[in-house]
Amino acid sequence: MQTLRNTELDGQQASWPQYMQRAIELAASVFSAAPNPRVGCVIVKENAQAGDTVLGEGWHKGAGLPHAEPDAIADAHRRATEASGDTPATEPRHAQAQSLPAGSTAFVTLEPCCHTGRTGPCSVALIEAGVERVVIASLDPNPKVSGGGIAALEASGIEVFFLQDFEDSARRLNRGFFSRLERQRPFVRCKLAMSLDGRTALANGESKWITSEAARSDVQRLRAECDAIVTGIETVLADDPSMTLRPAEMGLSPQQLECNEHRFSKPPVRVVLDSQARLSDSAKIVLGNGRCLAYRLNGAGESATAPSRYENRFAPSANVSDSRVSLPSVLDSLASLDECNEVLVEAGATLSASFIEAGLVDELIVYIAPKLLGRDGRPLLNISGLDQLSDALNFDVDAVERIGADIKVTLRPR
Ligand code: AOF
Ligand code: ZN
Repeated sequence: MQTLRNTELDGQQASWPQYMQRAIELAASVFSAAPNPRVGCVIVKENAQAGDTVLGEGWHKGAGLPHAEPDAIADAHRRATEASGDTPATEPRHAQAQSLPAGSTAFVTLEPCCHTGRTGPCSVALIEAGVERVVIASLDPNPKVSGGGIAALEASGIEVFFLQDFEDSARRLNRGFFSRLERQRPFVRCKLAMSLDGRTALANGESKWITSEAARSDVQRLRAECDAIVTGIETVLADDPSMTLRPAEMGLSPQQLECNEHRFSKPPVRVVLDSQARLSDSAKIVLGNGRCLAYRLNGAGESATAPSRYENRFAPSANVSDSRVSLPSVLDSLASLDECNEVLVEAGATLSASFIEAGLVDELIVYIAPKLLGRDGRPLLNISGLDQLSDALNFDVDAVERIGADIKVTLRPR
């Protein structure tokens, strides 16, 4: 495999960044393909004289559905059939593996796989379709692949190139997938909303709604990107949130809705950290569509035999003097048992602070509403024990956006 920087691309290769960029955009057209990575593929017939032709485009929409490469090969076949005026094939897109014109190049955001999982190996699909060159932007960390896809392609005489300048964007597309496979834990995002003076509610707890409808619709998109929404029992008892995914509130185009059908059919699992087994069967979080999980402290409520509408999980405590479940062990089990790539923490000031203080948050998202709630309002986070400025928790700002009337700040712990 040859590794190339953009500045090293010459002649025919000069247009490669444009195709890889397109493959990344295609991959990003789904909110999540979990537990699988989001992958895009563009197949091009390069021709210096006559100009390039994009033969086909594809992307992965979710586990069990075609991977990006067979999806693009099928698209190429469909376009070729349409252009030739023949009757279009009636088989579903993914069932076809047809030959491509000689000299075709496939741009794929992730190393093509070489294993048979829910679908067949993409390296074989590319070899059989007759591509001459494969250009990738990231390696597959899955131990079943991890270099094997590249080796299989090269063994059949296909040239493989790695576009190094796209690696960051290709990995960012799948930061949860990489996190689960490389660190054995999900990528954790923590979402908070506050007033200009850092309050989340009035002293009496009234908080509906601090942020605008646009910000709440944006939160729905955050939910669509995650595989588990984690909250605490205190929030459930106080607010009775549903924590559901509501596509209708996301302001999506008909194409985006269609493209994410698979995602929406399998909503994120709702997780309640409920150390002392206080969750009731009638809580809205339990009743919504899809799975609800409650984590209890080992032993808590274990004697209760009544079947419940949610699944019970037991976890150890953080330490002997703590009566709350250990957050790393919850994250471990969400990665290993549920194959969660991304977790969204939507919790109150105490649980959110615990995740942050434990160094378990990879990204913090704070919506700031332009209103003042006064000094008696509730604080954003219950963080204590900061006696000196040097004890402050520091973040880097990744992005600042206006969302309706509010401001959204995306931060990374330093
Ligand atoms: C690719 N192209 O579009 C994707 C790949 O069990 P399966 O068949 O769904 O395979 C899942 C694994 O395949 C996943 O963990 C990752 O290693 C790879 N994903 N590979 O060539 C794709 N989504
Ligand atoms: Zn594959």
